[in-house]
Amino acid sequence: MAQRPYIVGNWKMHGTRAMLSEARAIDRAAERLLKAEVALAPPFTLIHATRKEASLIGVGAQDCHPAEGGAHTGDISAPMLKDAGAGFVIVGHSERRADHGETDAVVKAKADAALAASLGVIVCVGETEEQRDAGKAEEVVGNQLKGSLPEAAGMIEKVTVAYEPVWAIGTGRTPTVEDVGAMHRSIREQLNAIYGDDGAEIRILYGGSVKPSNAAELLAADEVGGALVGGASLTAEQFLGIIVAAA
Ligand code: G2H
Repeated sequence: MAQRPYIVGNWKMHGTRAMLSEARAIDRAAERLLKAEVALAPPFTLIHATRKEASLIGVGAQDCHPAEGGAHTGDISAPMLKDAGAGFVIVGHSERRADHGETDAVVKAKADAALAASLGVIVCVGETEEQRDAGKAEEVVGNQLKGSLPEAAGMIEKVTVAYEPVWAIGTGRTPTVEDVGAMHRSIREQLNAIYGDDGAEIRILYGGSVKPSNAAELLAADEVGGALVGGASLTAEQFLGIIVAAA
């Protein structure tokens, strides 16, 4: 890994104000934060408070609506996230693709909206267990990339890809280091095909059951530029353990 690893915590639907102490503790580990670029994506309700509590780490959101505003009850737009203090947004997480029926086209529209609002964007892709068992993992992920990535002329540095095999999410199971490396090499080839030379600038994160004990080996795999961490980002102790292992 040439650049500092990018370690992003995705709190999913966890966290009330009581959990801000974890964000504060992560932010205060400033010395360790020098070795990695660290960010948290708390639920919408905690974005503003997390931004106020934590000055060193990045703060982002877990989703946005493709439109700037309008009659979309319960939704949040990218400009609203920016106004709340977010610097980036995760789009296309498999839980949103599954729970909300988000297609590649919807994910792309969200990613375009994020860039239009000057937010960074982390676009998630990943195959199911059935797709992997059928030998179709690289094809599925390749199609997701083609369909979900934003138009990014002049903004490529704001784009990150996260590879999260669906069967590894929250299960404690992870692919082998060889499988992670093979998929990340394939993603890099796709990025180069889609964006030309600019594709080389995009960081590719691995996500799915990353924890302190497996972070070092997963992050050492080919083309892995960091990690998107769910369950193990909920406590400062575990998340800092991953940051130390990654750096
Ligand atoms: C994958 C990951 C975070 P976990 O969803 O995006 O979650 O680390 O809990 O598998």
